[in-house]
Amino acid sequence: MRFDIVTLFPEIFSGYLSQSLLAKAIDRGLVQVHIHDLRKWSTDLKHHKIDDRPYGGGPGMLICVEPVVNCVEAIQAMDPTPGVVVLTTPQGDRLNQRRVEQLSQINRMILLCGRYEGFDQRVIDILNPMELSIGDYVLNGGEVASMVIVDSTVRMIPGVLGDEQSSLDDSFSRGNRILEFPQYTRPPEFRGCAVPEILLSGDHAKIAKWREQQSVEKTMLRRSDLLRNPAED
Ligand code: 6GU
Repeated sequence: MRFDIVTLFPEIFSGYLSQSLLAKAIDRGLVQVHIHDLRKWSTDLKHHKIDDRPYGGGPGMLICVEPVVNCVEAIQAMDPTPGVVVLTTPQGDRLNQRRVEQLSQINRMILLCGRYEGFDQRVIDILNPMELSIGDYVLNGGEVASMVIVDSTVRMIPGVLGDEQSSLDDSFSRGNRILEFPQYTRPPEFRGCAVPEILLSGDHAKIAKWREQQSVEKTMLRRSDLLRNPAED
């Protein structure tokens, strides 16, 4: 899967891209990530400005339509598949695991990271992007949201996780709307806190039953909405 990320702060991504699971997926050729500096598409040759004041007044600055559209069209021309354009905004559809699974099926995503008060509306009118939010709170910019989208999407691509089973077991995976049971590793006791005896018993049927019970209990206590509204998302 190929990701193209359009941002005013390309450096934000360098640490994330060079670490851990994502770096391995890139190394193995399963994922490609290209970062594009929107400022390079400024029409203002002197100061490389890409934002301006809103018509009609109001606070803040808007990202101008021209650099964004030019940049996205140039990116689309780099590959035979035009890809799905995603714009990160608190006004978008809220991301959830179902949407993540859908996104992992496409082979190219172009992510636009918002900043300031947002984009000129014509960016949306012309590019018709999928607008996504990662939750009901406001971030300083779409870069962190883009990383969330990339991170959650790549782990659904076959071969990216070492152990295929581990994404199937995740709390929100494939309709599995139940929270995970608690897990323990050595030592068997620390500061008087012991590992539940059943886990040391070797009785696999009993262990499976205990885990199921723990999951249900935890879900009822913390996220009863998951049990009540199976069709909601
Ligand atoms: Cl995608 N962008 C910004 N700026 N804030 C957000 C968000 C996105 N999702 C939640 N808050």
